[in-house]
Amino acid sequence: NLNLDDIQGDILIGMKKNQELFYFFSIEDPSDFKPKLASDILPNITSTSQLLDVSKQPVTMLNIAFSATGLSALGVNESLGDSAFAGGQFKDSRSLGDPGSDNWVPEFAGTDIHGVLLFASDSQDNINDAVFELESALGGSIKKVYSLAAAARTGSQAGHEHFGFLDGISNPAVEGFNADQAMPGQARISSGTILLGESGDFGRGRPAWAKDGSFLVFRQLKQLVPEFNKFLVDNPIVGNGLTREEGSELLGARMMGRWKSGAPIDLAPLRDDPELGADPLRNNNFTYAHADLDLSTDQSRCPFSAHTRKTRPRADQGENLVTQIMRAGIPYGPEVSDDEAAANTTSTERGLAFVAYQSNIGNGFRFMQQTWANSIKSALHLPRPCRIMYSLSTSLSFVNPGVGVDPIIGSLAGAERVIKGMDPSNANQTITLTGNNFVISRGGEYMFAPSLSAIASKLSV
Ligand code: N7H
Repeated sequence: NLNLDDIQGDILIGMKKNQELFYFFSIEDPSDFKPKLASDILPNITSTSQLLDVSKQPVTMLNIAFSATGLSALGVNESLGDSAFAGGQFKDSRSLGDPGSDNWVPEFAGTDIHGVLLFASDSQDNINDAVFELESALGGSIKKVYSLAAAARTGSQAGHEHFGFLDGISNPAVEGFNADQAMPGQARISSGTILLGESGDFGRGRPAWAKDGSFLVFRQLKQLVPEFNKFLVDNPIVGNGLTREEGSELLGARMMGRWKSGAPIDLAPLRDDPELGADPLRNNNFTYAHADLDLSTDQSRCPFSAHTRKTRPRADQGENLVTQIMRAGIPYGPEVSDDEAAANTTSTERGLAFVAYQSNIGNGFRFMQQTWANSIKSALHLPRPCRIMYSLSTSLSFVNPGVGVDPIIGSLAGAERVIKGMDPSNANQTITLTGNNFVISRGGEYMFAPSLSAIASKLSV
């Protein structure tokens, strides 16, 4: 069983508060910062066991993670056995398909960010109080480089991201933690897929102190919501007895793999089924395989390129249990204004503060983004991470079925994206997404969220 007192709370269950602040900092004076890390930050870090017990939850929760340059500023230069982490995210932006660094938040473009403090609470006022208190304690030992305030949407949109889709339905269950209570269809993964040094972590040469830490991938992903809505209105899937409006909803659902209610299109192919979407015993219980359909060619229920199918191909790969991440993102930015809706144009930035935890960035987030979402192939023909892959060359020698990139997050450095399979009755019909993607990377950083004992015994001494 895992030592839940020692694992930061955001990693396995997410802080799940309505307000969150990502406070990116640089370490200005390591010898001043280290004792304060021990005395002012460490006692306030919210562990997993604290999150699990409502009576122990603080008003404002706090977690922390460090970039490779941040660990180095602390004098910790040992390799954590993850090359993506070591290089930092900016160096990786081309490989991730980002269209150049022009769209990046300037503070992310480089390696100046040493760490992030994650504050989560019910109100922004609570967070402001906690930030003020911590800033006063830390003085000039750190400097704020950039911050992003994020907030869950409210009312009928509670739990939904800015495009309107219910999020946070499908995260894997972890052996030694909550695998016993896995919901039908939920992936059951080794603890080492998320936590370093636990069983199933393939990383080599991890220092002992890194155990029970996790790599945090942060991405500020801007969403062009009025533009996305206009695209759906302009390209309804016709036929199937649907109205134009229903055809537009269907297109959005087929791009995502789920309806806005969360109902998987694999189980509700033509019309939304909000009851199914809200039922945790059923809303994740599907594999894309059906006895009467050919898994390798049929897209009548779900396109191969749909976002959920790209990022977790289920039966297409015999359930790949290595390329799995724990998602803990939250929306940022305001609701779409009437003016933006009327003009079909974004004027104020909004999107997803994407947070994903894994023990190996190359097998987790990076594999999903680069090898799956940005590929024009279907998952059946896509490689798995090398540790469990029988033969990469065999996979690549398949005839390229050309289903297209993930229409939500797939990115080809700004190039036009051609997607097939959106029309359930005509899988060969293509849709071309030109110009901007609906999701634009504004960059981010690769971080390491250490265990509490690692902070006490290694990082603060
Ligand atoms: Fe995605 N969205 O809110 O619209 N995602 N995602 N994601 N995503 C999922 O199943 C979204 C992004 C995964 O288990 C749902 O919980 C948006 C990146 C994975 O079947 C919705 C953005 C990566 C899953 C969204 C975004 C992933 C998943 C359905 C960017 C990794 C689980 C709800 C702005 C590289 C798949 C659910 C499964 C599901 C949205 C980004 C990965 C609604 C808007 C960058 C693994």
